Amino acid sequence: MRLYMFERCSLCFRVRMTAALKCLHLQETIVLDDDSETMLGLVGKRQIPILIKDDGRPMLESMDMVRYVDSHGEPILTGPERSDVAQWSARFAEKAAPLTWPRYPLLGLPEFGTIAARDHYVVRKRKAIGDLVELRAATRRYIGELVPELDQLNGLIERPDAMNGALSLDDVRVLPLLRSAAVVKGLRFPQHVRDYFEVMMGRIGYQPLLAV
Ligand SMILES: N[C@@H](CCC(=O)N[C@@H](CS)C(=O)NCC(=O)O)C(=O)O
Repeated sequence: MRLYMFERCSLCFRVRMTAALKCLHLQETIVLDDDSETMLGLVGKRQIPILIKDDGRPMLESMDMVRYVDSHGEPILTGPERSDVAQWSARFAEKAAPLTWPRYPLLGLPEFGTIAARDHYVVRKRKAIGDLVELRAATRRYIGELVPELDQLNGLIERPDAMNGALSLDDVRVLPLLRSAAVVKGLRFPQHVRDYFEVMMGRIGYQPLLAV
């Protein structure tokens, strides 16, 4: 299996964390942000993540990839799912973007390995959510909007090693979003969220990204 990915990408991290939880080796190829040709060549459109299965066929939906990876050997993401966690995840992803997207080009990530790749991202995101410097300058406001969401998550976490008491697809929804949010210096995770983030990241053997 080979995953075509961006380091910053939380949907890619869903697949990476599943492989890590299962101690499965996942071959990873980081795509430069301006390298649309690679994506078009593989699946006919610009989209990440792309998982190339062992039979050479591509998958395009991150949750399908997670289920596919988990189906190798004994499945582990078998715990219950909760609709309020899925709803929380959708809301959090949207509210975190004005904080996380403007920070990614500052982190020295491999998908920004050339100036052209980095500028490609900056131009695309400016069109999508606005000027990245202006968004960073509004950090206090956006952090203020994210705090109630983190407080809500704090009340949803049952155990630091499994969101719902046993590993489930909800862990795959939540942990990658926390990894992204952790790039925001000054954003404090409440106690249960912090414990969950540290325990889960330790378990899968990943260091957090830089915080700026
Ligand atoms: N439903 C898809 C969504 C994939 C998706 O939205 N990927 C984004 C990156 S996170 C993308 O490819 N955006 C196009 C781009 O970066 O140009 C999944 O869960 O895998």
